Amino acid sequence: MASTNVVNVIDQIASELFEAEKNKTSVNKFVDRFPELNEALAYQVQEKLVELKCEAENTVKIGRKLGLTSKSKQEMMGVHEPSYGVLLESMQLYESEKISTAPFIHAKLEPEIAFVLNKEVKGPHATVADVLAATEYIAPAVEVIDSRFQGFRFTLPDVVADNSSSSKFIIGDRFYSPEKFDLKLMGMVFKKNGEIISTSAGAAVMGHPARAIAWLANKLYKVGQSVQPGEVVLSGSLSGAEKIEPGDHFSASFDGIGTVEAVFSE
Ligand code: 0L1
Ligand code: MG
Repeated sequence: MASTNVVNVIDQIASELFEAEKNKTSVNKFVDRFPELNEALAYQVQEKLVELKCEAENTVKIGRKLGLTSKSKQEMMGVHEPSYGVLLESMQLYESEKISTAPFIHAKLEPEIAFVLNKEVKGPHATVADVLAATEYIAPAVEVIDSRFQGFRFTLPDVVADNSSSSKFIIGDRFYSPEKFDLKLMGMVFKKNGEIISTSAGAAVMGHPARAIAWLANKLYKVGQSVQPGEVVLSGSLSGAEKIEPGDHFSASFDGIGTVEAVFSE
């Protein structure tokens, strides 16, 4: 059973992150104030934060996201492994709507591949093949990330506690069986206001986008969980995150599975 002190730390950090998002005020990383904040404790904070959000927004969990899945992103953020976060129904937006930037602190956009599962994926030895066999559909997606930390400055435990910088996401409206595609070779073109800002391929995500979901299943196994049928999982970004300004129009086009767009207003 967790000691009172540990419970207090979990509640304190979760509540500060919850308030930071609500009030659009960024906070300093917590590891300096709470040296006991390691990765395992941070996932407990994440759980508490998600509980607070579900209650406040009257929403439910619908899946997970992977974060920090590319070597370049890990190096940029000074961390050594990926992270995961929880996706809530209230985070899902649609291509047809203009997205207000008003609720964000300093949001950025990432092109990702969404996996919709129809079977459980369970660790400790889940593989790319297991994930593909459990995937009903894939679809193009973009994730809006918005760290609650000043200047996106955090350690791995900090970002884990902050639900891996999750904010919103959009999934394109066409879904494909993964069978027909070699996801590691799937090309991607990311555009902002009509200009190409990056090009990439699925392999940018841990060598194969499905490897990120296998990593998730193996990580969840350690806390007695698995990836569940019906869950939506965002693979992690195929390229660097791009700052969002009001008026921006983004598109992410993936070879064979089409384009997803996101338009932002004040
Ligand atoms: O989805 C992501 O890769 C973001 C994870 C956290 C890192 C960041 O905030 O840039
Ligand atoms: Mg992401």
